Amino acid sequence: MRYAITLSSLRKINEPIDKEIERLLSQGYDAVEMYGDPHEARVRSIKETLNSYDMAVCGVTGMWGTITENGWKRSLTSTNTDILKHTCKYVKDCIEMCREFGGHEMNICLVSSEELSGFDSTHDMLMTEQKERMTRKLMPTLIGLIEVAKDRDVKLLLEPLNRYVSPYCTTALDAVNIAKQVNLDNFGILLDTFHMNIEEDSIGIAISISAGWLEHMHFADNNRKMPGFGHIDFRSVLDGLAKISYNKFIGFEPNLSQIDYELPTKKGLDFIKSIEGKESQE
Ligand SMILES: [Mn+2]
Repeated sequence: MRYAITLSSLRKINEPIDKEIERLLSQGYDAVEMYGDPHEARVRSIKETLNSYDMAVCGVTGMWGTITENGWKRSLTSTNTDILKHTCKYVKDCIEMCREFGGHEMNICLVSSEELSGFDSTHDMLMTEQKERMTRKLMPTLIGLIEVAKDRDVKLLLEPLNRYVSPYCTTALDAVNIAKQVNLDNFGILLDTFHMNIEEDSIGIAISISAGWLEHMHFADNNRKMPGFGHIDFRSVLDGLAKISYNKFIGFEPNLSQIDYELPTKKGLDFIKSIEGKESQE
């Protein structure tokens, strides 16, 4: 297993990037996920810093939804053609940036669209037919982007979110249904323990039905802190991954609010490694 961390987690920490990278390397991280804001002024200097420290980049984290200022303009399920065009350009720019940074994957999320305004996502859920209709509509756009990604040696990974962000793709089963229809080599699935904790019946089953498509994991606890700071049972998560012989990246994606973030980033990684160590002795 290789360990990465999302640089988006560190965006609000007011510390020079070289200090952060030096620290993450010393804590045992193998790679970072560059955040998907290709036009941000800092991109070039971040790339230079990563190069100078020889820190690998596994891929790009798509900044979907309201997570950043322009996030609301990014929706592959939008009925507004301007927004859809803007979103495709966004994904292509991220793919290009991913290639430039030496990464090979980017996550795609199906955030909510205008069609669902008034839909009570907290209490309601979409019918299977509604999801299927959305998938049919999405397919040509998605296939076009996957082809662009293939040219750049980048895999697009569908990441199920949770009901509060979008009801379209919230479970591993939703993602598998779409992946089966896409049926292309450079399209896969990314599962995130934070979202799984909200939506899945069983994290172990979600992992096992994704085998064959699962290309990346995001690890955060139920409160979106580092693993071990909440109550998700990461032993069973790692057990599920071991059962499908998962050997790709675990990308930690925590909310870090304090300047002394080094404690959680170290303790969380050590916690996961200690479980893995135990498992390998058994
Ligand atoms: Mn995630």
